[in-house]
Amino acid sequence: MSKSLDSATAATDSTVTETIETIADTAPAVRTAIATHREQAGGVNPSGDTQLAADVRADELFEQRLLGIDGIATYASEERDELATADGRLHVAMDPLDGSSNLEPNSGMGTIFGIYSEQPPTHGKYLLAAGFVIYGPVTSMVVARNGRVREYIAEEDDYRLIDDDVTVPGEPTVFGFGGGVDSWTDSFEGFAEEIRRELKLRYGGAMIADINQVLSYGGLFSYPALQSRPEGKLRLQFEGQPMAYVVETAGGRSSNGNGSLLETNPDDLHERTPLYLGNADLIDRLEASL
Ligand code: AHM
Ligand code: MG
Repeated sequence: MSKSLDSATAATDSTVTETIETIADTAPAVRTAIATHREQAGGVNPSGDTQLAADVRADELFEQRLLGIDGIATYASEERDELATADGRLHVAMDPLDGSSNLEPNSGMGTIFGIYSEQPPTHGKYLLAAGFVIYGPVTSMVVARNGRVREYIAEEDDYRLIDDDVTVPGEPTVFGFGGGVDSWTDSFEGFAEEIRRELKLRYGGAMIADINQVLSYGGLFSYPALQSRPEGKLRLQFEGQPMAYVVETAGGRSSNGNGSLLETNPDDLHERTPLYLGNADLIDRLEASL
């Protein structure tokens, strides 16, 4: 490798590292915002979801801190129409507070991030790293990078590595499917009926926690295409591609019903997608039954 290519790679690597560390360092402030910003914000996000003050606060915190990193060029999020820009070469796309409808019942919520080498909306092949934070009984962080998935938990002052090589367990145990049964397509309902007899239902209303169950126990998570909404609910750039990157790096598969979520090219920053993630053989079966 030439010297200039070498130093460009080193600069990219160090920006990715700094971005992941900044997200980890911002997580305690987001966790606090979940307690202090419980009211509605009075607006809707670009997907039409009612925003809570905590959604807006989490978005502000990440924007401020991530755009402060030298190598970051844009910050995109589910909570804002347009990209926020700075000087730099890499791009971050986030769902700052995933599962915020769980705020009222005090159930799991999280943060999803993808670090891209091309400006969103963009193809999944431009992901350099992705991961998520869970604000659960403890704060944990899962990071996929350089072909490996690692899991950390937050302690008083720092994060501790608890799994150096997260892989989807071979024997699946759990499933969670979003949307009401009446809103599913007939083909998905038929598949769900089979799965219901094989696996145990675990659905918590926050994909970060539900997908972490798949990483822990094996299985399948889906927010499928609905009869009234064939495009599904979840957003490709902020939720679909980053979570697909984690699950695929951990040895599982992702799909939009026709193939990997990492093989699709969004036209719109806030584009939605049907989403299916989990053990590879279950995703194969799902695609065959749709
Ligand atoms: P959000 O980003 O506005 O919180 O929406 C995404 C969440 C996912 O985490 C979760 O899987 C899904 O929406 C739950 O939707 P539902 O309430 O329809 O079950
Ligand atoms: Mg979300």
